[in-house]
Amino acid sequence: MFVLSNPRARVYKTPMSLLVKNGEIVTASERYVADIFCADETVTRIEPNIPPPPGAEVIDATGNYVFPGFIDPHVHIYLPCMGTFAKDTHETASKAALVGGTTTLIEMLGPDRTQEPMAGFELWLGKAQGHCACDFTFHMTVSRCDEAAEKQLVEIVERGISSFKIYLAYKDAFGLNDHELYRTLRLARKLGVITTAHCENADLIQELQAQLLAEGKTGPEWHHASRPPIVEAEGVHHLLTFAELLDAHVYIVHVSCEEALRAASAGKSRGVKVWTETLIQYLLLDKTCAERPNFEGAKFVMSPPLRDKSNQAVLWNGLRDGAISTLASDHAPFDFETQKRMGEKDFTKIPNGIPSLEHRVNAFYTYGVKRGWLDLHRFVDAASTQAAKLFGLFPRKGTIQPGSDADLVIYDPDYRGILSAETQMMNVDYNPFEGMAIEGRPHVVTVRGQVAARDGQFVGQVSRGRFLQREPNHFQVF
Ligand code: DUC
Ligand code: ZN
Ligand code: ZN
Repeated sequence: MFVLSNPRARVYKTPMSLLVKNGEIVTASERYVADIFCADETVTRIEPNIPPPPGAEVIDATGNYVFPGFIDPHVHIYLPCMGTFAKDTHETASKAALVGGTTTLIEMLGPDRTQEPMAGFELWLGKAQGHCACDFTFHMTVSRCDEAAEKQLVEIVERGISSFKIYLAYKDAFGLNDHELYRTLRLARKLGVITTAHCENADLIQELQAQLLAEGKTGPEWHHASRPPIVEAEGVHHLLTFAELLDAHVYIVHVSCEEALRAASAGKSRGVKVWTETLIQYLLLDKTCAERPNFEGAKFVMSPPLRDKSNQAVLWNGLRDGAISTLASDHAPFDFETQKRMGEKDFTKIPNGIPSLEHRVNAFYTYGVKRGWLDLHRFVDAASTQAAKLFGLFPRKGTIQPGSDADLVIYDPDYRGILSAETQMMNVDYNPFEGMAIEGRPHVVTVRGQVAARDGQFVGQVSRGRFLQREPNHFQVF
């Protein structure tokens, strides 16, 4: 409901309170049936049989799970890339996120080497603030590290950013050289900031790309040959050498294969403070997608690339046993017809990325929980709680307990549907999971106590999302 207080502005009235009745609450560690009462944007009571107070909005969750709002710890929304821009805006991306059960986004804030870090921070914050329907924060990309950049990074941390992002790939645009890598991790250690890292050896990729193109291998089916698993594993090992030396906390984004996971686990077992993330794409798609004829494969060009199918069981097992902490989307939507086609004559010019933000949770539930790879607790942990703990949002986000933000996903396990570009909210002309069946989806999704999505429709308020300021030194990992 909204009231018009002046002709230009819609002022939305949030219900004073929300009561969710009879749902089965599932967190990373608990499972029980109870009512949840929310007031002033937070959960205030969890008990059986709470009588509805006057004026409260009541939702009957009988037969549904109630999960904490899911957190996507790795998305790209405002993304300048290879002379074009990723297609979603904060409005379209956050609507897609909410319909799919994701209530918090951690976006890669990515100035390139020519931009000042503070100008980048202001630019990305300005793009999101007032235009995002769910809560959000950023990993601050360090694409240059000298004395001037370091001073600005200190200020950015003071303004509420407690994680950095670095690229070992994409050397001329975002990638750091080893001197800068050393400085960045040294600064992160000093400030109590965790550093997320894209690990692939940039020079090896450049050599392999040049060799393939010289041999006339120009189609998208050659993309994965230019970035083989050992190139990713080398990146992981390289990063961990620096992290070990500097005693820095690091988080490896988008681990795609057994070789890279093994390098990360080797680091962990020698005491390096390292955590890993994988993506829904790597669990459900494989390199044969990028080999589809008539340039269709371009829809599946991302980096690190989709791998041999044999890696999928390794990644599922890693998620189950905790070797992999989190599941992300690395959402990066580029239209097939107008943007992916930029690389028709040269696969290195295909904008890298796959749209996956909207369907991460439902696909993870269907193919992870329903197929027996994960139990419900580990599902919630990997898709929400671990990200909250690693990135300084717990217990405000990532769980359901008195005092937590009332971000709730009332999940209907009986829903059956098919994923398709025709019905998606993401602003892109294809769906990488086209035709895939899902079992279960959010019935109702709330953002700090306000209903934002219902049965596949966005019903919230576009400007509701809040910038989540985070404190450093909050590595709550259990
Ligand atoms: N990889 C992608 O596929 N897209 C965005 C950035 C990245 O590292
Ligand atoms: Zn990346
Ligand atoms: Zn990414």
